Amino acid sequence: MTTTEPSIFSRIVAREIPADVVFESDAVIAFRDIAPQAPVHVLVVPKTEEYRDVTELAANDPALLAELVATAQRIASDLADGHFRLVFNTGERAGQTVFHVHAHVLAGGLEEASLG
Ligand code: DGP
Repeated sequence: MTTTEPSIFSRIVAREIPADVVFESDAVIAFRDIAPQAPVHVLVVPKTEEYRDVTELAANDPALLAELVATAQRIASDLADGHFRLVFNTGERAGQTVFHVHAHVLAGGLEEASLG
């Protein structure tokens, strides 16, 4: 029999490890990234860990993906000026390290940090 350890984010949901939680609903939790890359850098995470990345989430629960996006907008409005960048690292070679789907919400003074 194989057992799967809960993801680091499930342990934050369970309050087994501390995090700076900025928003929580029945389905999602949002907390500040431990290594911020912008003045506001929040992770928005479904409480369920059944989807490893955004492609699985989109295919299986588009309503939950929509709640993630709405939560990102709310956080950007509450903590910055309402403008934000939403990043889903998808796959190891794209920098994904936690295989429990999550959105990076980056906001606050990003004008100089354009992509491309
Ligand atoms: P990714 O590389 O896209 O899988 O993003 C994972 C992010 O999770 C990374 O930016 C760092 C963050 N992170 C990892 N462990 C913890 C933790 O224990 N607490 C918090 N707040 N963030 C974490």
